[in-house]
Amino acid sequence: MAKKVKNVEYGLEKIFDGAQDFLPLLGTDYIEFYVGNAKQAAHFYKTAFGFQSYAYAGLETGVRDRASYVLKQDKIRIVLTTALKSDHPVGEHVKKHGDGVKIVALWVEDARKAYEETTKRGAKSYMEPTVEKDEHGEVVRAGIYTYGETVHMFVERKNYDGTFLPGFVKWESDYNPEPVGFKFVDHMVGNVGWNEMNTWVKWYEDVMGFVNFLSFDDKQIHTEYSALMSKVMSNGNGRIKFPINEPAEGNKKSQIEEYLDFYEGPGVQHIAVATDDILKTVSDMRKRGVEFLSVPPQSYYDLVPNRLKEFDHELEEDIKKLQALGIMIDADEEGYLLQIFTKPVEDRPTLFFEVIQRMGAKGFGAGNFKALFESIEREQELRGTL
Ligand code: TYF
Ligand code: FE
Repeated sequence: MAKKVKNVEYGLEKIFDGAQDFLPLLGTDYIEFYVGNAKQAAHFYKTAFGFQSYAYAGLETGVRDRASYVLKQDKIRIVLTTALKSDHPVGEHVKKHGDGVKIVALWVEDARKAYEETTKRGAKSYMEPTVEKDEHGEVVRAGIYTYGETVHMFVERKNYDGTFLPGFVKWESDYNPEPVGFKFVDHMVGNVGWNEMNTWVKWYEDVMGFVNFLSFDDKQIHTEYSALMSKVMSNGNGRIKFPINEPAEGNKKSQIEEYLDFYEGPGVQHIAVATDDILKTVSDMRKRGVEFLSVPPQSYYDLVPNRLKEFDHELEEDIKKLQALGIMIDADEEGYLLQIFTKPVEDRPTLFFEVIQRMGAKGFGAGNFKALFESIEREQELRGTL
């Protein structure tokens, strides 16, 4: 009898062997994007991705130099920030990188301690511990730089019960498209420069106390044309997972190199969001106009039953429905996973999203890499960047 596997919230029990975790992380707090037009971006993430209006700061709330829209879907909070003046740091960031992720904020018990522990281990400071207060209490935030111009912000909100952060007002809107079923951030991937992956692996080990629990080299990750290398870093409780990619030499241009060219440096490549009903999530997103990478060929789907049988798992979903939506299936000893990737969500071929449903599997879809990269290369071909 084939094994039935459950949808699991992917947390590693414990990956430290009794060692003290000097940087306990409770989860992802928010993801802040710097964009050219936050008002329109917010509309897109509501309409197409099913995020809900949550909070706002801008001219109407006394902020003179930028506007920020906060959106929420279950445990995920995203912030879309734009500059109101050309010489603003947010505007400079957008001029160089286009729209992209600036801040990956991490929820902590003690932001001052997180800052102290990481800076003493060599992190470059972005923002010293700062207390923000309003009638709902106080939030302490502190930030450090990671790869490129990307920042990790530590957010301590145990003494706060307001909406998002002091300085923000609740954003009530008459336009409220239904959520598509995003639950939480499963992982966020960074692209770094040639031969820089191991430097950043070591940085996450030394500065953040993360461990490298999965690696893929260019022997595993390559197609006829291009290659890349990837190492997955995880914090102690497994709630935060950051794969790091670097380009590798191939016959043609690596997708990672294409990203680095257009983002003009290292940065966040994709955000993977978890759902527990990927068929519904993806069919909703498609109806709302989200573009996904091309559906893998029939030959890919022909091999899926073997892959599941190899590990003795029973697919709960109808494979025909998965195929119709272009969802890919990978399996390992512990279970299987379902995943799909959007096209880049800006004109520059940079940031994209992944939707993932874990049915026991804790990997990243290594069995799908070939089909996935061939889909990406079809896009690169159209862009003239292969
Ligand atoms: O996060 C991952 O590792 C998977 C696979 O450029 C992946 O989602 C790896 C590299 C890449 C795109 C997807
Ligand atoms: Fe991923």
